[in-house]
Amino acid sequence: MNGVWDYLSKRLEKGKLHMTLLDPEKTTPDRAGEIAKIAHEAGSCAIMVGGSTGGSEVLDEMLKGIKRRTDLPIILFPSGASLLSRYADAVYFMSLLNSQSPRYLVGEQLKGVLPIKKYGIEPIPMGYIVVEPGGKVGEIGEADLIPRDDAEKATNYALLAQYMGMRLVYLEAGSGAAVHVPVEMVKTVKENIEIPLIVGGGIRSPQSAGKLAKAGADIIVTGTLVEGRDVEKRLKEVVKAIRDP
Ligand code: 1GP
Repeated sequence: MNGVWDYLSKRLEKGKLHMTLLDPEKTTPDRAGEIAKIAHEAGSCAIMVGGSTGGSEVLDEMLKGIKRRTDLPIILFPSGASLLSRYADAVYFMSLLNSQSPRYLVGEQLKGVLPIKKYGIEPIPMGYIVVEPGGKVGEIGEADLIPRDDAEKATNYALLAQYMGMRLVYLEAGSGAAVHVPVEMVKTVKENIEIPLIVGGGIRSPQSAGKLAKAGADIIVTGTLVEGRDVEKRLKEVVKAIRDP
């Protein structure tokens, strides 16, 4: 798909969105295709693909598997420049703003610019902020984690993203986190920014998704949810809770 950002902006004007995250290390290409089809039918607006590890061949096969089953846009959510693929429609061109390492602020991004240009993937600038507990991405990304009770710090980072011209802000608690980003933090951040807010990590129930959407999340991301059972039923419930919080 061309014009992924335009597509997202138009859908955001109409309401809150859900995205499904798939990890190439945990899902075969066929299963990824199946889940993507289910996600499309359940009302997800895009398939995000990303993980902390993995190589480009595994990634290519997975994206082909997804494209065979759905025409939802595929947005890469890469932990580094090695996770780019010509089969993606867009890539979150993201900086882990609270990382203590230049590698995750601009280093991997710099390595990624040429492949992105060469493959013709649409970059969508996004400020990525990792909140406690943070999980693997917090560790690998050397994040100075935002304390769960420090909504002000999260807001400052979110404003930094906005003022730097990023199109989106993503508050991340870490994949599989025992607790999602606090509702109060989402509310405070949303009250202070004008760009759309993505929230992900540890969201497993429609209740949590609904609360976070109501607090101000514009886009809710779930990944671990689709690795379990009853994917169709659970995704439908989550999407419904987000649309009608
Ligand atoms: C991780 O925010 C995403 O980067 C999704 O997290 O796997 O916990 O849904 P979960």
